[in-house]
Amino acid sequence: MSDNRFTLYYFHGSYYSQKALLALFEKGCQFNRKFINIHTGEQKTPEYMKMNPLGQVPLLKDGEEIVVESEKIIDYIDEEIKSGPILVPDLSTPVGKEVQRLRQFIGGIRIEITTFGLFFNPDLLTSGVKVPKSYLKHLKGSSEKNVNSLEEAALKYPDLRDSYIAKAEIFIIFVSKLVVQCLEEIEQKCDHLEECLRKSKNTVKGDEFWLTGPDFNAADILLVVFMDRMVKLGLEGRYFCETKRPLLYDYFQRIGHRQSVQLLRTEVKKLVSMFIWNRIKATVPYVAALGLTIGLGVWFMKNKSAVINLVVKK
Ligand SMILES: N[C@@H](CCC(=O)N[C@@H](CS)C(=O)NCC(=O)O)C(=O)O
Repeated sequence: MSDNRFTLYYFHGSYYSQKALLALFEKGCQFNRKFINIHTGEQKTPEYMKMNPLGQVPLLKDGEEIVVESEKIIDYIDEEIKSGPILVPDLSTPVGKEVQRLRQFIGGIRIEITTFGLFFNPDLLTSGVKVPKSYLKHLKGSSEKNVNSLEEAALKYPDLRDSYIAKAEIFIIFVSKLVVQCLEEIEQKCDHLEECLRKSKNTVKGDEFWLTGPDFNAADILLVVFMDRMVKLGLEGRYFCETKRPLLYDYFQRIGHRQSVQLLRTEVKKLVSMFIWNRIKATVPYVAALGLTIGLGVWFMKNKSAVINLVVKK
């Protein structure tokens, strides 16, 4: 690990990690990366839970300072790194107030229920879930394992008991009714965001306008990560296409040219290769065992008479 000032503990597929990553990329800041595989439970090790008792990513380390919660990480990065755009404009200004309002507004989207609700109820999707079936199966299985391992950990580490129990409780059954409600809420949120973009467009000369005006800021970070998630779930047709909310659609096309967003998307893609790699690793012992069995079989067939003679002689 190089001696950069900041270390980000994150998981590529994590919505909240993506916000922190995008903020760091916007600032053009070099940072150490510590990948925490939340699918294999690395966020629940006592070492990690000591840094963040909620056992969640992202986590930013700056020397002895530990910052958790993606929004606080964005604030911290903006405060500490003076390069790049101002992500959190002064709260005493109208734009500062608007950014704060929009961060809360977009932050209020119930993304976990929407994401996992759709994973578990794919029939609710309008344009088909883009998550591989094998991954869905894996998710269901790992949820059960997660609850069991969290309960075991709660018994084993009494000082962290409450934190472990609280984590187990989030594996609720995502009932369709609640998911439908969340999907409806997102329609309303998108209407409002389209309206914000209209206002922003009207106040900015030229085509480069973001959510609150000419400057890209923390509100845009949330919007980008949210829109990327909707695309991952196959919901872009429902929420932003050329004919429905054209300004959000146009925003999504333009945002892809931004370097920070390209870096983020490259990072997120690593999740797919990681998943494939893990599957390969998991199958290696079976392939090796099969290879060995076939090899032995072939050898036996070739040396059958010699082996039989040897056994008979004995
Ligand atoms: N409010 C937190 C939420 C963080 C969060 O929910 N992280 C998820 C990944 S997106 C996580 O670490 N899940 C693993 C777990 O809870 O065991 C933030 O904004 O950072």
